[in-house]
Amino acid sequence: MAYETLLVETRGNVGLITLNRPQALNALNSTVLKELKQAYAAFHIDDGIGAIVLTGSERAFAAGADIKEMQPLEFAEVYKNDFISGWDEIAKARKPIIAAVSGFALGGGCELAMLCDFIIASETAKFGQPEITLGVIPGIGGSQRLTRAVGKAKAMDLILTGRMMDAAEAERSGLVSRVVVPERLLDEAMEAATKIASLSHPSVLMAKEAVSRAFETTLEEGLRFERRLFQSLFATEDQKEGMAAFIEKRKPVFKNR
Ligand code: CO8
Repeated sequence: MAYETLLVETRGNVGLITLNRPQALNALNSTVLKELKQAYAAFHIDDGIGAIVLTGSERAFAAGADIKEMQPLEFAEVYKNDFISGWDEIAKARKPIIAAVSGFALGGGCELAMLCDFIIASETAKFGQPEITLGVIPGIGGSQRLTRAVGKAKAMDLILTGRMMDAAEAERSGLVSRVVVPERLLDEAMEAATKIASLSHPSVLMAKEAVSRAFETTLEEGLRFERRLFQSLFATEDQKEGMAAFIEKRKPVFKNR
């Protein structure tokens, strides 16, 4: 399938999506959203794909929602059309998605990275929620996911001032899982995704579901949910294989069932 704003390819068991609007620093417009949904959906029905990497260019992961597309919009139409609600679908993706971030990840770009399961950043990455400088606020989860990731003080600082934070500060704050030199960014993300894709897919999906639940529920409910998922994995062939392989000192051969 040909995309206008993305480059989409398969590398082994990993789906790689590259945002590709260099003239606008990968600003996220309605075509990007439509195409991202299509690319995600295609990878999700492909049994050969065990994980996805989402990246941008060296200069920008994404510099936010497309300001030129948004500027003329009026309240009545954004409200009636529930403008930007479509991005929620991306948060519901079931297969693990790693964001590999270089350069600017601002506004909707920072939020898109946070919709992924974890972020690996290049030393050049810059994160921020500058919407306040445009007379608006974050719209696809910035005020909620950033606050959960970095805590109230840092989230308020970033969202109220619109300032950017560099990769080192983002790692210290818990927003990103690793920071690497720019040349290593894609390899690091691909290696992590390849490792995930080599594991038993049911346990990977359940691990993602269990961690994600921590953001939605009480500790007691989350623990019960985790325990039920843990128990259910004993119904899989892969649990028998994984544990037998450990005892027999060999590599497991998972069948994803
Ligand atoms: N939208 C549209 N075009 C953009 C955007 C953007 N967000 N960011 C950059 N561009 C364009 C510029 O207009 C410019 O185009 P042109 O050459 O035609 O003038 C080109 O990209 C290059 O940009 P600059 O010349 O500005 O490059 P600099 O290196 O000087 O500056 C910056 C880079 C600092 C990233 C600067 O471009 C900038 O501040 N961009 C805007 C950042 C921003 O405010 N982002 C938040 C947008 S609002 C938002 O995201 C709302 C979130 C809720 C909805 C989410 C839905 C996805």
